[in-house]
Amino acid sequence: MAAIKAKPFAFPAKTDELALIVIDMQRDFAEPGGFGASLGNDVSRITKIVPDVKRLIEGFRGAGLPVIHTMECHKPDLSDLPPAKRDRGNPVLRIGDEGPMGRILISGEPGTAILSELAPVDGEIVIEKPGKGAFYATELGDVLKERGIKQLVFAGVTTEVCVQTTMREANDRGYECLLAEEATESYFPEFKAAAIAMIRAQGGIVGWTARIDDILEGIARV
Ligand code: TIU
Repeated sequence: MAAIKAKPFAFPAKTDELALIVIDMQRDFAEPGGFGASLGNDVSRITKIVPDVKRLIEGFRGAGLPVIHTMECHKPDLSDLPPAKRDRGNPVLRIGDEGPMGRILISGEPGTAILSELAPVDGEIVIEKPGKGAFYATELGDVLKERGIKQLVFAGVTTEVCVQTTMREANDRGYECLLAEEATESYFPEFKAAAIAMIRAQGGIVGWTARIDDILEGIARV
């Protein structure tokens, strides 16, 4: 075991139980013309964290630890898209509509792909998920059990939506969860700050948070 410097206290990292999960670093959330922009968001906030996410991914790869990627997306026939999700609000383009990067948030479309700088390499697990949480209607729970993974370091977007939802799902399933502070972002800086604060409040009610340097230093010792 190697303790990673974290808040609200050190994270007890275990050699053979730890993986990185990178949530939804997709073009649809980071580039103009995608899903995030269709909702009226400034997507440039997301691209700014790409070098930090890359540094974290490369640290895990270098330490021989698993890297898991998720993608929020739906089947081309929309059979896994609840009308309540598609019809919400007044976006410029809805999920499934044709946009400048192909159909919005549809599996296999160019805009749904993970950003090329952060693309999975051979052997890494990629989970396609129809919800905000990565455990809902996916194979993620089975994949983690098969590999004996019980601790998850989180990166990705957006902090208070898909990252926090997945952390909460994982926490309820008994996983120890650590959020990498500079490797996550929101369209709303105040929501990122609030999510980080609420995750680690009350003695780590949802989990831990830590700086990337401290995570990388810790995993070099696990
Ligand atoms: N809109 C927003 O903040 N996020 C999402 O819709 N999905 C994810 O967070 N991946």
